Amino acid sequence: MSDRPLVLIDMAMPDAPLAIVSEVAEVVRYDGDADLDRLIDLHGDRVVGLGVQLQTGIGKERLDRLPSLVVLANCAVGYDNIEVSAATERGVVVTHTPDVLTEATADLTWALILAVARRIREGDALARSGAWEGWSPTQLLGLDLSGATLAVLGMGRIGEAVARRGRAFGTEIVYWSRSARPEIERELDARRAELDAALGAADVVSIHLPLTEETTRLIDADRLARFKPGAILVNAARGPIVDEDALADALESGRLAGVGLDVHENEPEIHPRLAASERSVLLPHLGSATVATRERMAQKVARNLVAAIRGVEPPDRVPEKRESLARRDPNPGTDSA
Ligand code: 8YV
Repeated sequence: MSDRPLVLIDMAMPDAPLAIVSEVAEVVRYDGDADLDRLIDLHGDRVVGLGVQLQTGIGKERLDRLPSLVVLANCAVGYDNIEVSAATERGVVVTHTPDVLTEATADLTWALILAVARRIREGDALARSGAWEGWSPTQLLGLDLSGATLAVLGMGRIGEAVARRGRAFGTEIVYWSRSARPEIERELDARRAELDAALGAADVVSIHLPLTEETTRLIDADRLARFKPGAILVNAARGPIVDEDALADALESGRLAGVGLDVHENEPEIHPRLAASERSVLLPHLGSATVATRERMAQKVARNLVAAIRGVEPPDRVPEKRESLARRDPNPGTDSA
């Protein structure tokens, strides 16, 4: 390795979009957190940029070992893995990958909604089992989505894309969000409500909030008790927004008809009682997992790294501090990615 400025980038990003980073620095790919720490120990004072995935936490400890760091480019729209205030204090720019994964994540959210509402997992298992005895009028009856009410928690980019798909499926849209979205209300005939009212009205509740102090365990036993009996919960945002023990209770008691989770409280652990339930559809955090979306995310990582290292404002700097929602609104919603 030379004495050139160094950029460390997680191996799991596709190569081609990252080629431009070599114009401004030497690039080394790392494989997992232990390898990142090894490289930081060896070359920490040369590292000007880091391209990380969401399972890599970057806090004070790692930042202090990176005295030359200029930019921290997260390959995700959510950035709860990064202590943004600690980075900002040290003059490090933090960037993320908004917009390019909105449609893929909304598609996956609807895949979960449909799978849970129409009991796809149970049907697939029965069809493969050899135990299917033929068509029956009472077999695996599900929920009609046309005419159902969909509550979107967090009417940010992804929440909006999910709501648009909801209209195509004939659902009524109610939403809970920090900011009113009058144009969405007009266009999708959506209505804004307080959280408990939205939960109580919905047949399907879909979470599209960032993970913050205010949203951690937002959906706990108390909130689950406010759901309409027989409702469905889907989460493709961040696992810790839902108290999984309370969710398992609500599923086992029959209070909820089903859950669809792309994200989990303690990834990669899967809650054993949720895994044991026939009425859960569980995915390993696949929201943005399409070939083209991952290419576009890496492209954003590359452009953000290059711009910041050149001293230009990067296209996707994160807001430096999410305001404390509680201070703004006694019953806050938060806009998601
Ligand atoms: C994952 C996501 O980051 O963007 C986010 O916030 O949760 C996902 O896109 C992605 O799957 C990556 O590693």
